[in-house]
Amino acid sequence: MESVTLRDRFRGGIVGTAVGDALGAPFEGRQEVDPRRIDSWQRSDKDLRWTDDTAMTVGVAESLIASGGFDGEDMVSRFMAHHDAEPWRGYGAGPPRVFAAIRQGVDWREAASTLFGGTGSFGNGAAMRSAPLGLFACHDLELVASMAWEAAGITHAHALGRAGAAMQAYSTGWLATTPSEPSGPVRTLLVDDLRSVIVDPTFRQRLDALDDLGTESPRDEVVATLGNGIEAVEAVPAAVHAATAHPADFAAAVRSAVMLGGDTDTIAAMAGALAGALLGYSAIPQPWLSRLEGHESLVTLADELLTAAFIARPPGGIDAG
Ligand code: R7I
Ligand code: MG
Ligand code: MG
Repeated sequence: MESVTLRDRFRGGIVGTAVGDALGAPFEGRQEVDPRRIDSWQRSDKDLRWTDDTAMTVGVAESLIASGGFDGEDMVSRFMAHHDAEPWRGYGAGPPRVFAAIRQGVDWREAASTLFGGTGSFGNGAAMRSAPLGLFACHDLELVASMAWEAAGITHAHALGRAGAAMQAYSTGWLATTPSEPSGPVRTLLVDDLRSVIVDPTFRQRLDALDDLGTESPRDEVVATLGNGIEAVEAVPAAVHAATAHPADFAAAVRSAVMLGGDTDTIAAMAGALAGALLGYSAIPQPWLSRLEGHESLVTLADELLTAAFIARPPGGIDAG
């Protein structure tokens, strides 16, 4: 009984990112989480304003639409335009330094590898913006992983920053092409397939930990096992946990992501993308949609991304449902 269309899933992945980002934003960086405060914020009627996670996701989607595929020079110019227009969105330290270097004449292919003493960033900033890549190329999940690895390198040259982006993008594309009522346990099926594209040994350990962790595990055990920090190797597995612990309930997935504490906007943005790709935009609670900053333009962007995906991949390659 498959009823969630690909259009609904594209919208769910993009709008789900923004909803998760905005619901998590007030709690970013806090280790002590108060469920009453989280619930009262989720039930309030205040505007849901998103952060850099969504601004960069919009940049990735716009670039894929305009270029018909991955074009690093175009993508970084869109990141820079968004950052110039709204530098107050809460960006990590690294990306603005990459943008400044490019502006001073450093090649965009080289700029990110100069950060953090020459290792490049292992932050979650490339992973958090990766949903559009997973949606755009969902007909070919190996392509998703390799495009996400390349696109991450614009700002995150470190292997862990790149692997996080590959894992998040692949998971988004995988969920967008999985029946919304899957025949087996989503967590196990997804992690099994991730093992075919994630080769980094540190990430592979986290995949094993994620697989061993029960979907019902208490919050403290999840945080002790996976972490909840700004590093991609913590935030991405945490987001996959939250989404796959609640494979039939968008609101519960996002709530449990925020409840993990730590990098709450980013973990919830990624969990929102994953839950939205599986369950569709129609699974996002209406009160959150009506509070969401830029709601209509995000829906339009998702629809344009779907059209671009069809143009890049002739009919028959993906099924619009
Ligand atoms: O990854 P990035 O874009 O940050 C994203 C986060 C999300 O939580 C957003 O919501 C926003 O708040 O920022 O930014 P980076 O600066 O590349 O990485 C984030 C942080 O991780 C850095 O500022 C460092 O504190 C840390 N970090 C590193 N520390 C030491 N050595 C990242 N890479 C390294 C490293 O190689
Ligand atoms: Mg943010
Ligand atoms: Mg964050």
